[in-house]
Amino acid sequence: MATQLKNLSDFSHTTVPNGTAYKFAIAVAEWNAEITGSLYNGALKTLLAHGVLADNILSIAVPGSFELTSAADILLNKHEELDAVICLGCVIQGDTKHFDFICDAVANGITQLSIKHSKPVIFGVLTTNDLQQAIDRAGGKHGNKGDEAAITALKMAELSAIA
Ligand code: DLZ
Repeated sequence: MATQLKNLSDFSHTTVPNGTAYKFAIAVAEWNAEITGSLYNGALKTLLAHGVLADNILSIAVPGSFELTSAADILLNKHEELDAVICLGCVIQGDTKHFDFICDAVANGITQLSIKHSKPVIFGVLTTNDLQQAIDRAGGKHGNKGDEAAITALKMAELSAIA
């Protein structure tokens, strides 16, 4: 039963688990669709590249990032077989307080949901000051956070399976 972690620095790039046995849902927000579309393509490509079967990936669109929490809740209630849900969105700072409300709501909502269902719900939501920062993180110079969300989902699905 006892397990020993190696030096944590050894884990910074741990092997990504093979996903053949796992089922995922991806919920993607339509707001800032040019960005969320890139996040989605990255997440999908990464899941497939790590062995997840196309038939085991359920994709849905929701109007905005605010709706990601309820969409993930609906998915987890309807599809008990899911190992994780990946939530993808992009909230860009504007002139009003909308940004703060949406970011707080989706971050807290996803956290609560994950605990409620005891399933990984992955926070793949960009929260940026401007469009350029979002472009940089959706396939630009800072990579694609959709890829990272998919990797996180794979690692957490395996953790749930073996813990
Ligand atoms: C209303 C709104 C605004 C102003 N900005 C964004 C945004 O940058 N990113 C995003 O995903 N959604 C935005 N929304 C829409 C909200 O997420 C939500 O769809 C509406 O408030 C309806 O609940």
